[in-house]
Formats: sequence, C-alpha cells, structure tokens
Amino acid sequence: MTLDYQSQLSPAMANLLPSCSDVAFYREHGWFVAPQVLDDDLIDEALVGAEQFYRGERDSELPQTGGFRDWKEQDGGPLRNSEFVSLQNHRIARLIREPIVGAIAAKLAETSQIRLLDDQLVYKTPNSPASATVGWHADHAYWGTCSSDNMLTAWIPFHDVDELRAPLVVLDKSHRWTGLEHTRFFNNPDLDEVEVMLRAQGHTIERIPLSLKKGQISFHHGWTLHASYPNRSDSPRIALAVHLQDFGNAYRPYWSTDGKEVHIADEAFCRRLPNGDPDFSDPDVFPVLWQEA
Ligand SMILES: O=C(O)CCC(=O)C(=O)O
Ligand SMILES: [Fe+2]
Repeated sequence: MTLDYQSQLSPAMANLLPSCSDVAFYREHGWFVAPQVLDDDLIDEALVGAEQFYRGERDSELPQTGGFRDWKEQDGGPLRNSEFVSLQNHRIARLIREPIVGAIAAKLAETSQIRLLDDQLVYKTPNSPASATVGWHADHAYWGTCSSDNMLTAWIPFHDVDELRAPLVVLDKSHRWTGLEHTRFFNNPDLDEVEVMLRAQGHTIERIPLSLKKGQISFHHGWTLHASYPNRSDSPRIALAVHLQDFGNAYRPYWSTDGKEVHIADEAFCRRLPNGDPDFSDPDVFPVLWQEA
C-alpha cells in the first residue's frame, strides 16, 4: 500500500518544512536544526517507551539478536547505546513515524522517499564522567554496504538539551571532506586525539554544539562528523538518533581496506532480492517514513 504521506501534513506543519535557503544551508554545512515540530505528548510517550525498553520489556522481537549495540541493565555505565529500538517498541515507532520527521528529511536530502535504516537510543546518566563522551564519527562510515551518499540522521532529544546536557556537536561542513571512510570513533571519548588526526589531514575544525528545545529535531548528513559531550546536568540525557535512507539507497557489496567483506546488522533482518542481496526496502525492517505525493 502506498500512502499519500503529503496529505498527512497539516498546512501549519507544511509551513514548518525547510525553505529553499534551509536546504541550501544543509547542502553547504551538512546539518540543520528544525523548529519545534513534535508535540510534547508524543515525546513523553516515547520516553515511557524508552523506560519500558530499558526495563527489558519488548513489544516485538527482532528476527536476530547480536551484531549490534544492545545495552542491558547488567552493562551499567554512564552511556547506553541501544540499536533498532523502534522495531521493538511501539511508542518509539510512533515517534519516528510522525510524518514531519521524514518530510523534513526528504526536503533536506532532496529525495522523493525516506525509509528507516535503523535507530539508536542514547542515554547518559546525570553528571556523567568523560567516558560518556560519544566520539567523532560519520554515520556513513558504519554503513559500508549502503550505496547512497545522500543518507542522513534525524536526532530527537526527549527534553530540552542545552550546552550542559550533552548536545550533539557537529563539525561544520565536514560532510564534504574526503577520506572519512574509517571515522568510526563513536566509542573513543578522546575528541582532541581524533581532531589532531583530522587537522593533520588538512581539515579545519569548527565545532558547533546544537542546543535544542524539546520538540526540535536536528538533522545531519551521513558524512558529517559529530560527537557529544558528557552530560554535565543533574538530569539524564536521552535522545533517539533515527538513521534514514533516501530513495536511491540500495545494498552494495563492500570490502574493507584489508580485503574483508563488510556487513551491517540490518542485512541479517531483512528479506532478500531475487539476486540474493539484502533488500534495503523491505517494509518490515525499513518502513517508508515519507513518500512524496
Ligand atoms: O546522541 C548521541 O550522543 C549520539 C547520536 C549520534 O551519533 C547520531 O545521532 O548519529
Ligand atoms: Fe552518529
């Protein structure tokens, strides 16, 4: 069934879509901050969903466990990273299926369709230590078998995020840099160390912390380097990173520089195409979040 998603945006919502100059800004800078487009109620429901999830409750089971980040209570620690949460929790699924999320992404990426790739629920304890830093990484560096360089991520915090409460920090215009294929330092809290390496490659570093109000969403290009500081506030910090495919994305075989075949966890969940390749448009795993009318 093809839904006419366009009709699901009220005129008031459609007014909040990125303008032509917003799209030009995203193209140039590799990130964009949307206005308050999500209702408090919807986010509060997602928070209830996150609490259920952290207690170990599941609305549905994944076809396979392992091969991805899946924080469990016994792991403890100041930083929790849980992937594919929307496939396991209805309330989180509701949040990411809110049409405005995909609609903004489609505008920015200048594509006719947005499909989920995966998601990550990220939690930082109050007053977390330096080890709760999320290190510099480009999301696409984790998506070797995705053919498109036009993918992006929507970052949805479940509360206001000021400079103290671990905002996402982007490196301005880094999506245009070359040689980022190996920037997979999500788990390296030493931001300065990686910056030294990036400077040595000739890059000019401009950190931009993206403070947001509850209801706002930030978007970053798949090749934009980003990180987040420890949480220096007295409250937990919780946010959902929603990784998105543009229409043109498809599976491609991919090998690392040492000749090993690369695979991403998504491949194990989805149906196969007639030629045996994973189908990155399997609606059970990669639901369409926006389709242009
Ligand atoms: O929430 C965070 O600190 C990290 C999120 C992230 O890496 C992303 O949105 O791609
Ligand atoms: Fe990321």
